[in-house]
Amino acid sequence: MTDFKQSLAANAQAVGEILNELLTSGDAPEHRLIDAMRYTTLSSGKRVRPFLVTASAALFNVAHQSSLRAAAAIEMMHCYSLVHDDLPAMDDDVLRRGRPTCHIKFDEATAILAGDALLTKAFEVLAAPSTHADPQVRADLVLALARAAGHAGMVGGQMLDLVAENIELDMPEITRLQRMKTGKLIFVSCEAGAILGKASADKRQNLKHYAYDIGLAFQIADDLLDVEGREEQVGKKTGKDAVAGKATFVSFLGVEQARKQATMLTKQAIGHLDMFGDKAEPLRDLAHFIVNRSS
Ligand code: GRG
Repeated sequence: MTDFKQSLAANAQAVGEILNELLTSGDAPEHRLIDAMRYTTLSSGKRVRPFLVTASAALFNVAHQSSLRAAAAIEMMHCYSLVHDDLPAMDDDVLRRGRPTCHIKFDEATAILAGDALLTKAFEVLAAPSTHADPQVRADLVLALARAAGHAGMVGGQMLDLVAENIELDMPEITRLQRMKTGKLIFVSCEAGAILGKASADKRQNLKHYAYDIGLAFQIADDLLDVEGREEQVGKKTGKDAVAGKATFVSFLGVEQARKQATMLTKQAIGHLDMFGDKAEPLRDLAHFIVNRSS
């Protein structure tokens, strides 16, 4: 795990460097927007999704520059979702990644605009020729991210989450919600690697199953941290799901059963990687990291 944590940190640094290059602040009057985008993206997130992009792309020997740019684009999309999720109209949070949220540091209007600009910048990065020489690959990346992030994915999942505050969800419905809200972006992180590498259909299929299993395991771990984690360690407010009366894997299954479910999903996810041999070791390590993390 020490080696894994080192490669996670090295990848996070490489993605941070690309983000830094892509989001240069100047002295134009609107620089406050770029400042807010930089504040949001250049903070100390775990960079799980970027790691999934580069580790999946490495299965297919994709050039590092291509996978890092796709990783940076997906991290921008993720950061936009965090900024908007923290707004008063949504979760109304003041702490994220151990720092004041974007609207607290800047203001609400700037946070909305920074989220919007990160969302669009993600597509600009994917569509740029420097991400991949083949325009079909670039178009496929854009299509995959749009599908994962939009109404049938992350944003739709967020809507379901809001609606679910007033209705009782059963286990299949909670699973569907989480697959959309969190799972789709995790899925597209792996899928981006496969698209860049022009992977065969069976390899894509196996990566997809891996991604959906770790996506659910990731969400269960998130629910467990909300119940058991300490705010200083997690870097965001905890205990919120219970206060909001949200149906989560933990509220439905209980702590012990939820933990067992996450372990089972991790094993199942790793099983989908057999065909990739040793090259998939970083993805196996990541699956373990996701369920054992403390932030
Ligand atoms: C589009 C407004 C909007 C929301 C989309 C993803 C999402 C819905 C909201 C984010 C809030 C949230 C706490 C979701 C649950 C799981 C999750 C995505 C946690 C944060 O991801 P990590 O743990 O965070 O990878 P870091 O900070 O490490 O990148």
